[in-house]
Amino acid sequence: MSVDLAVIGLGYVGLPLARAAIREGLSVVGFDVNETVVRDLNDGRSQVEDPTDSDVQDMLAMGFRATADERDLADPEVIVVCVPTPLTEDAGPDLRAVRAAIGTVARSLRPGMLVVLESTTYPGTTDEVIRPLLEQTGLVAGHDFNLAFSPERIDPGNSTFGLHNTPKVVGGHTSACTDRAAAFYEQFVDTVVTARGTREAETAKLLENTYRHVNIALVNEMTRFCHELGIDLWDVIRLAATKPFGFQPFYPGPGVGGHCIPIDPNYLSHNVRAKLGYPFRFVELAQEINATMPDYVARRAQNLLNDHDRAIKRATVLLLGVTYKSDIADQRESPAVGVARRLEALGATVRYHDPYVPTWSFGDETLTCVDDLDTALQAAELTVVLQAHSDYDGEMIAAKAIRVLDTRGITPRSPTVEHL
Ligand code: SAJ
Repeated sequence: MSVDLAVIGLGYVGLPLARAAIREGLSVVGFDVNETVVRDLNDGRSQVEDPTDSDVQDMLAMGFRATADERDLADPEVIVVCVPTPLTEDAGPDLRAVRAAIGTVARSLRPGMLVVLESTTYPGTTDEVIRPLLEQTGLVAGHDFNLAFSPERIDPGNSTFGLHNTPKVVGGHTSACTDRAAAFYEQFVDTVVTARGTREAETAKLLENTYRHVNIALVNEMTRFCHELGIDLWDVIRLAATKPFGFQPFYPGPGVGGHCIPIDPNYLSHNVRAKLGYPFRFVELAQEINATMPDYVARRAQNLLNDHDRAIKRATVLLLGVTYKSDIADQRESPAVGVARRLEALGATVRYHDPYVPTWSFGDETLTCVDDLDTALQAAELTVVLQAHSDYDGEMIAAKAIRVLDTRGITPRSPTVEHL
């Protein structure tokens, strides 16, 4: 029995895609190499924040099944690959998961199929890596099967924009491939935008996130000299943001975490340097600035205590917010780890609070979230605000804490409160 769609990789990108397709009446099978993920999904439990357990149960009721056995892929009409593309040790693209997934696709490849890669990757991957692997079957892309790239734009925790109302870019190996991929997504995405080809679609995603990476680095670098010049950068950004065109505000922070922004731009810079032999300087500089923010925050903490005649050595420092961004539980690449490690290296005793994180590990330490924020604020020589969780009341923090270094600008300035 064939299915309309097989989704390879059932994480925060693959599952929303499977959900959207099954809600449109498509028959969908999900494949993942992680047997625990597969078992949980078939038991009605989601491993990601969206879809929820209840969404997964609804999907199962509409015929969705997950499998770790590629023989269950059931001759799909369309296969979409949504597996992770992390960085290697030398900050290069790690395509091992993509290559493994494409191997699975190749073993199921039949004439007439559409294969789409959604995993974020460097320009040329679809044409230079995926296509040859698939054509080893003897089938030819653009002739025997359709091949396209469509960047994922899933934003975890974003309750406004989801798969259906975020314009979907698709770029095919041929124009027929593009049209086929566009028709597939148009079934459940309001707006589909066709690219000239796979490279343009691959690069669009990298531009989107490099744009953020570079602009965050801009304000992170500005925050250093504005502090020394006695300029309130937060007020500067507030003022600039009143310009109704040509400006988008970004804010300084303790560093750039997550699975996109610190990772994706490296796919571009690594590719440019590897293929052309020269650096993509904006990205490399932005990477350097953003990556040194945790160290900068630790030094500002030390200086703040010093300014109050306190040593950081043996000082209790309370971190507020250890996730990578506010109001979600995701800790991937969170800058809090770097801040905590540096504070400990300076001799501080680190404690933390985060409403989304009951226990937290950094280095070889595992801490438990302080159970009473009010008491912890009054006990710590220094409180460092790292994430602007909505649960946090800036006024209360400033009132209760002995002194505050606020990297997110949520507390009112005072003689005991300093902003990054
Ligand atoms: N950050 C700052 N200052 C800022 C904005 C972000 O320090 O002005 C930090 C955050 O604290 C976080 C990191 O950068 O540690 C990344 O933040 P993000 O807002 O870019 O959130 P992400 O990593 O979840 O990025 C995703 C991306 N979505 C996709 O790739 C599909 C990005 O393109 C979205 O623009 C972003 O969500 C979003 O707008 O929420």
